[in-house]
Amino acid sequence: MIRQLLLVVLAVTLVTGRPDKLDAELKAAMEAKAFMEAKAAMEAKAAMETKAAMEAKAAMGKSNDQVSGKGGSDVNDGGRLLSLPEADACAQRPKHWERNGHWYFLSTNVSSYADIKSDWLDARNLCRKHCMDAISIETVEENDMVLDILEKQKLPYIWTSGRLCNFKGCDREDLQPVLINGWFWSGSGVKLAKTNETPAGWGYQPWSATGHFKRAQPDNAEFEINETKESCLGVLNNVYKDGIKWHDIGCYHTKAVICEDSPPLLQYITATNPNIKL
Ligand SMILES: [Ca+2]
Repeated sequence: MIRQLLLVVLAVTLVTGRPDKLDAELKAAMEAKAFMEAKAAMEAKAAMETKAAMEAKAAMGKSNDQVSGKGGSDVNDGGRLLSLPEADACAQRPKHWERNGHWYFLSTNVSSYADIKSDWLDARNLCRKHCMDAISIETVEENDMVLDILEKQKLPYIWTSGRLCNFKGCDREDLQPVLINGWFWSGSGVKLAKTNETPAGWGYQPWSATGHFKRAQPDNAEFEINETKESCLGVLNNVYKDGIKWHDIGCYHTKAVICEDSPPLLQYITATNPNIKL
């Protein structure tokens, strides 16, 4: 149990250790959230391995209550948690594209995932199993790569790791209004540029100028229809006759995902499996 707790602490440190990218307060909020998720996942995994199925099920329920009782987000509806990586799946992760020593894959081009569309959290977990995460698009070059993939593969849409900061710890003044200043890449922990301006150095606005209500994105449109928040960022391929553009979308919608290497998760598996080749 002590070893498991140490692993959790290591995982949380690795997953969230980007002090250069986030200011301390937001980082603390994200750490608390990641810690809750990682701890609950570890507890659930330990329970699954050591107890009978009924006991494990009860433990899962208890862990889930702990998460949802501490400001768990709308993404975690259903009691699901952020997964930890698996060593074998990391060593054998699909490698479709490489940029600067960093690998990517498209879920629908992997035979075992070809027919799978996932909601946002499951999409991240599909990637995380392989020491990757849903793609974080921090640069215009990376976005151009995504546009190229969607166009050439004729994909209607994909999930990214983009997430609206609308959970506990996000009610800070500098993140308001949240639709403009409250977006971040959950895979890398990097904050997005203001959503109502072309990001510095990009030369074009990646967010769509239109959507369901013909408003510029992000617009949280679905909330006005059925009170579901559009808390997750997907790239849509001309769904609104708008080209290949970013949209805020309800996290329950199911899509393929582009995964990219997660250095913290790769470091975590390397640290816990000394002889592994990743
Ligand atoms: Ca929208």
